[in-house]
Amino acid sequence: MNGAKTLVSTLLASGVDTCFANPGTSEMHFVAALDEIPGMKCVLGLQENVVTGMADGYFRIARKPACTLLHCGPGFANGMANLHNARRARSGIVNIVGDQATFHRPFDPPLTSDTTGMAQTVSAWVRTSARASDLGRDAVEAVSAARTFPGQIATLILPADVSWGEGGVVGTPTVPGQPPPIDSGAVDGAAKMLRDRRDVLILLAGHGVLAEAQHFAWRIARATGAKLMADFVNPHLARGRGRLQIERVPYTRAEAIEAIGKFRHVILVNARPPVAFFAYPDVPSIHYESDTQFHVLSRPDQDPVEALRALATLLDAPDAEIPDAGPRPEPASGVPSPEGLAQTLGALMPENAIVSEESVTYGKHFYRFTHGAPAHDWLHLAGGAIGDGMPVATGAAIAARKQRRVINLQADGSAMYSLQSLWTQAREQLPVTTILLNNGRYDILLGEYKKVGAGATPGENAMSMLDLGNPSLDWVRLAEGMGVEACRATTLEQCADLMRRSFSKSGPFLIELMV
Ligand SMILES: Cc1ncc(C[n+]2csc(CCOP(=O)(O)OP(=O)(O)O)c2C)c(N)n1
Repeated sequence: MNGAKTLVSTLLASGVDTCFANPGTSEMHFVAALDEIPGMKCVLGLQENVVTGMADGYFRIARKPACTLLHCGPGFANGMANLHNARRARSGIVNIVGDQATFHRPFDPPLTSDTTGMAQTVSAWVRTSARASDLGRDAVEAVSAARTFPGQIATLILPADVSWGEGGVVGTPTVPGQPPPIDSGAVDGAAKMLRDRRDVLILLAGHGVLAEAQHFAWRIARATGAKLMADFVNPHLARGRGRLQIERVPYTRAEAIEAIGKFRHVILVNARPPVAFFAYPDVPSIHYESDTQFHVLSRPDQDPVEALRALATLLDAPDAEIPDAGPRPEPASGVPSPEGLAQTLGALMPENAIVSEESVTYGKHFYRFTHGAPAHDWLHLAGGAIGDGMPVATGAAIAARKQRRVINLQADGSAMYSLQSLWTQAREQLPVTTILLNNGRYDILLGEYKKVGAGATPGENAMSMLDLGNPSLDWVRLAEGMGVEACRATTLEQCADLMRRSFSKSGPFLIELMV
């Protein structure tokens, strides 16, 4: 058996059955093996950052890794921003990167580059397979690394001659390892503090904001009076009816200090002490008071459900129903506003939806108005590298096997980084509704310009780098050009009508909301 077939067979045996791909010459044996060995769902992305972003979105919903197929160092480099986001989201991905044949590399042909060096910057595990007979073992180890709780990026580099070489042996899958055990001393310490003090915040992140952990966290909060909050960045948060009406630590320092500054003690559940996204002259980096004391209940690589369950048990915290979210909001009307859009979304969102949010400045109030919506999952941009909202939505829809409506709340500037995702949505006929927030500018950067002290208002030259007009982007035509039905809305009534229309369809739809 050649290396490529060995690799595909081993991936399938290990439960990796979805491949997001953008191939080249060095991957042609792998591409052929996808025909010869049935069982792999193959999804083409028209740019590698779409490919890697889809793999991230897939993991966040499927909770198991997909593989990517990328072409040499430059193909990997194109996908790196969303691999950075995936690493920050702690998503598990197996990257298969084809490369020059071992005997050809010394001739330094044009696509030769330091693939390993690039891979190391975002991967927890990197290996170049040396021969076809090693591939089965290497693939098993790659999958095992990607599955390390909660998820990691593993990159397997595949020289073309290893792919076509004979002598492959299909690897035997291993049982996924368990996360490191929780620390009973940390549980004891947290219990003592919660019994003794009234100024305690429990800060949840990672799997700590998923439904099972929320139940234990709520029991603890009910029994002790502690306040619960979620990190600002949450790759995957369970929201809506039956879930906690939890708020995030705000983005700005002033708001963050107002929200959490009053708590002398903060118990960290897979979270880290909150810090600013960026530094500003004469402003501290930390988003808490300097005398705040942090106590780690569980680290990001530990299971927060186990930690919270142990804490609830030790505190003898009785079972408690999560409070009702109150009436469902009504759709809003009139001129679009962040609050009005959030309200409309809360009113119309279908049961069990997935929201991929990259709304940047427009999304500030989305949480407040969507607590009363049916249960849903909310996926955030985890690493701050814009351009993952659309691919994450696409990968999430594949993971949900088209059974769940995906709503992509998408700022226009960020959308332009990976808009090819729309083509994949059309080709795969995915139930994704994109609400494209067209404000025609990099709005957030206008605020940042002032905040960093660059000046009061940008001049003509500076403004030309923050404004997206001249020419304006026409999102209806861009979407239609890639096979996605699209319509423009200038009022919230129109937006609501289009949302209803899109939710009744089985394929993708884009609403260009002029904001
Ligand atoms: C990969 C990457 N490139 C550039 C940036 C810098 N950046 C942050 S926000 C932003 C513009 C966002 O504009 P848009 O998506 O339209 O959202 P708005 O600010 O208008 O709400 C840019 C360019 C980034 N964060 N990541």
